[in-house]
Amino acid sequence: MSEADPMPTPARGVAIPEDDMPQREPEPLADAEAAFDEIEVDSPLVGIIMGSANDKPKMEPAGKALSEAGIAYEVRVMSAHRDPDKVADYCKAAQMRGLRVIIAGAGMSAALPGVAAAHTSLPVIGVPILGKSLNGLDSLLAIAQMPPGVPVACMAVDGAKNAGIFAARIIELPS
Ligand code: RP5
Repeated sequence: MSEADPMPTPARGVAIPEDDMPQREPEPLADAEAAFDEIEVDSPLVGIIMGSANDKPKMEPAGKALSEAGIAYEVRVMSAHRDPDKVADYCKAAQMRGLRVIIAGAGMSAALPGVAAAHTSLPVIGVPILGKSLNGLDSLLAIAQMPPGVPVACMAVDGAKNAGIFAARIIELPS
């Protein structure tokens, strides 16, 4: 055995006596717990959906409010007009997947919250997003003016923060 190779490689299937095994210091418990805390174990309770990846900066305050309330959420981009099947599939499966609330943000002809509400009985919170014209009135009216029987809670234009807070209040209601 050379000095560069102090530990003989055992033949396959040969047990190494415990004294010869390289010893590893046990991880201090606090470190192990901190590492565990970083693992995502919570299933999301809120689905934040939006009509375009361009809506993400406007929808981030909803996620921040949920994080502050300690509520797990997921974020998905799907357009009621461009991906109608994806929206339908997501919303139909939402309750079964354990989601309790859907927050839906969209701009312009903002059909996403209403279409989401058409495919789920979960509460849907709509966020009208300010577009390039009409000062957001287009998306505000599209989300607020839902027909009877298909309710959507409509936040203010660019009101994603309130959507997150409102979702947290729904989830924290005593059952
Ligand atoms: C809506 O159309 C989206 O929610 C977005 O606010 C708007 C414009 O979409 P992009 O052209 O930026 O993808 O469906």
